[in-house]
Amino acid sequence: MNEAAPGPFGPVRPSTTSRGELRPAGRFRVEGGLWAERLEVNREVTVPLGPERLEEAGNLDNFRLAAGGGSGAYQGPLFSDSDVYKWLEAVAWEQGREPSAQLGGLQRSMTRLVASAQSPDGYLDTFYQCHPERSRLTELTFGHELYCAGHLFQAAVAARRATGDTELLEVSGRFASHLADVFGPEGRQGVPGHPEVEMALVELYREVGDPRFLRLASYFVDARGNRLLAPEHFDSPYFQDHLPVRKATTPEGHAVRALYLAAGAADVASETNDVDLLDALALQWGNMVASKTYLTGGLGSRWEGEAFGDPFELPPDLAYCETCAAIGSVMWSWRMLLATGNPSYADLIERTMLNAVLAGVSLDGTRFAYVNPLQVRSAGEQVSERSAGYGRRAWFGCACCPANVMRTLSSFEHYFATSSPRGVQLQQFAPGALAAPTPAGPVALAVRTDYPWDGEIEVEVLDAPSGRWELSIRAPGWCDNPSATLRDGSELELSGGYLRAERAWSAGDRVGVRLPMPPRRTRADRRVDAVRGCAALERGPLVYCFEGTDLPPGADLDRIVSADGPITTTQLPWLSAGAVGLRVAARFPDPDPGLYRPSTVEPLTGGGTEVHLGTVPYFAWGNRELGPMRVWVPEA
Ligand code: FUB
Ligand code: ZN
Repeated sequence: MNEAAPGPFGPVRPSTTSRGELRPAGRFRVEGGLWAERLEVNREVTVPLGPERLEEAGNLDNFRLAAGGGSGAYQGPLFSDSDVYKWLEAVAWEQGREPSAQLGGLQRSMTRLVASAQSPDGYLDTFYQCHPERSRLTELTFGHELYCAGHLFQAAVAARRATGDTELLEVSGRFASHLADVFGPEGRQGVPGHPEVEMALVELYREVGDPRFLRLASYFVDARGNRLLAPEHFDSPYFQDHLPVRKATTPEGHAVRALYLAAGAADVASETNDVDLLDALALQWGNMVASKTYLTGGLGSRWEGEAFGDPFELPPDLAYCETCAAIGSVMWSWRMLLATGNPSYADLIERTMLNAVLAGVSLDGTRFAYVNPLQVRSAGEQVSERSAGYGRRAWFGCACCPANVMRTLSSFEHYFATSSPRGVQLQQFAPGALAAPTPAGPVALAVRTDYPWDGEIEVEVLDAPSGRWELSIRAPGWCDNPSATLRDGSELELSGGYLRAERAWSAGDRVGVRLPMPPRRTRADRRVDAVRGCAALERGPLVYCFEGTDLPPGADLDRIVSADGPITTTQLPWLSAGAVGLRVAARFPDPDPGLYRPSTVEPLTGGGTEVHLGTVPYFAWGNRELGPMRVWVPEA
């Protein structure tokens, strides 16, 4: 076992020999503003809810049963174990942020429970252990054993990195060894129906150094796409099993599966220095951003198969946009950022975290969204318990998203900064501090800002190694004219998507970054049929939406015909101190124009009743009175 001490390492820690332009710079301590509020609610409210909800749903009883100490029958979907592991991962990162006796006690008892259920041969999956009539590690299409194993391994790595605790890591090592004995070119040919174990095996390899785990991850990535999975309920594309990862040009099929696979493949590419694989992933990522990504960063247009749609198939109201898919996108983008240094990946992380992921949990931290459409109609379509028309919910029969949000927020501070032999790169912005062990020596930075409500950011060097090194600050893709100035008046250079300055920095040096964020209207590519002729409001990295609760009596959000004219800003104290809302004049038809009319008749966008409406950041929708919501509105 690798004896590295617990350190400032997050969910991804490339080996020193791996390919990669950047390395994680360690945890950025968020100390104020929006992110501090969201992380605090996650720590104080959401994560502590986990054990209670997992107990109620039967996930923990499944482990008691598998350990031989419980009674009753297995409960929940066959991948229920994964929710326990995601919670354990969340609590590990929280313990790394600041140890809590209460969380620590819950963590220890749940860890022991998990360990007690492991079979002597290393196998661990309570569904199959509670169903001895079912065949283990063979029902790969929907069995989810490898998916659950992956979440176990990630929780174990988190516990080791954040707190030094190795109990789950030992459990994981035994299970991964068992998997390595079973699968592979010389063993059982097969791939997981739901990817996840690939990135987890790579991370386990990085933590404990056993090359069999990296080999197994590489095998799973390379074997996929050869129709090894017997189609069940869905055809091969749903499982990304119709085309080898290296040959695919765009993510397809079930969105979470596709994104977890891509993240795992990026880990394999980085760890094995596989440039071809990395290039294929970059192509897929580029095509996803160019034609399959919602304005919020949400992914997956179709309810059917929880899947990606065709290029430009991005209906706002029928969007699925599972919270887990947004999280998968962040995981993939982070790995691509590390591998390539291209700040576009950090741009997507920012957009996705601030819009799609944050929308996945209520502001009070107690309720969760599974699907995240960009429009909810007045009738509030409710086709399933997941429907956004119900608003966020306490838990779900299939509860993959809630604990996924928990672990993502608990580890998010690790996604803020990177380092390279040249220096340090600040990728995300919040008030706080970074102490980064860079190749040049330790660098400490303080960041002061009201971002994302305001685009002024001050970066102060608190500690710097002697000699020259480069400080780089991501220039967000949404910003038209980013700039940064040193106190002596010299400007940082804008190149390759970063504002940079290479110099002999000293403690006390300060950079003033300006990211002007006037409110703006955004249009989609004309090929996005569903929102052609519409515009959305954005400011900085935030997407805004209209909510029915802000409408005057009698006005119907479904019937808005335009929202043109100047956009002004306003304060939203119910959301957060300093939170900025947008206001705009909207028009409603007067009289009703009828469903169809001759093309020679002017569209009814200019007339009608004008109403001044407030809009709120998309992530905060549905936190006041539940009702209709929409991001896109027609333009006159
Ligand atoms: O199959 C496990 C999880 O359940 C998937 O990632 C989600 O999309 C949901 O189907
Ligand atoms: Zn989910």
